[in-house]
Amino acid sequence: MMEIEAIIYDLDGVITDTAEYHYLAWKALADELNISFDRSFNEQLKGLSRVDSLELILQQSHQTYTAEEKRQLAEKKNEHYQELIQKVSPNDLLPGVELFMKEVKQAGIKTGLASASKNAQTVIERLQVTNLLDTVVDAAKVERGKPDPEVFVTAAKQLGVPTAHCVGIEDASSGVKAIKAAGMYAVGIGKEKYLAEADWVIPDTSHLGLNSLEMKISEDNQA
Ligand code: B16
Ligand code: MG
Repeated sequence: MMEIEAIIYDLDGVITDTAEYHYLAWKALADELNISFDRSFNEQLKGLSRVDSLELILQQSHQTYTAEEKRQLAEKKNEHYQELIQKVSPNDLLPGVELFMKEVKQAGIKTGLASASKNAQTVIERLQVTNLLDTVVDAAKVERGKPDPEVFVTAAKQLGVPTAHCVGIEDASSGVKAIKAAGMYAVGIGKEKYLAEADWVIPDTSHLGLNSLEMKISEDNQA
């Protein structure tokens, strides 16, 4: 039976819905460039780094962009995104998440943040959950983005916990892949069709609970 020693959270789409702000900022940029972009396309971008997201969007265009133009476009999206996240407050915590994070802390389980976002520190400060996280991986120091496991493996290392004793929580398909590649137990939040590789899929964060998680893990063990 796997004993949970650490829980490692993704940020966007798990702790808060900045995914919506990323969507709005990319949508504005795509509109400006006359590139079609909708919420379904945006699903693929969740969890991907800023440059990887931009590359996917620009692939939809017939035009070619120089490296300098791409840098400027990524910067423009980020400036818009940073404006949007000024509004983030503890009211933006997703349902049940703070309660779950507190439950986990009280159980003596270590916690970490494995976000691909270079704005993660700002967001968790605005949400006032910094004290519920024992470690935060600096996305700027991670070389390979999700689906590579690097960001989750780094968080586990920083916590001093073997990855086999970690649970990762993600809303994105690329993130679930990263958790599985790290050798962790994966909880997926969202639609089964995007998150089929997760060990446990729940429709939204209000379903998070330490007891249900432990029960699911023990069920999986018996299966
Ligand atoms: P930034 P996560 C990811 O955060 C987002 O899901 C993804 O949409 C975004 O492109 C990426 O962060 C980079 O964010 O532009 O702020 O560096 O889900 O890994 O917490
Ligand atoms: Mg996410």
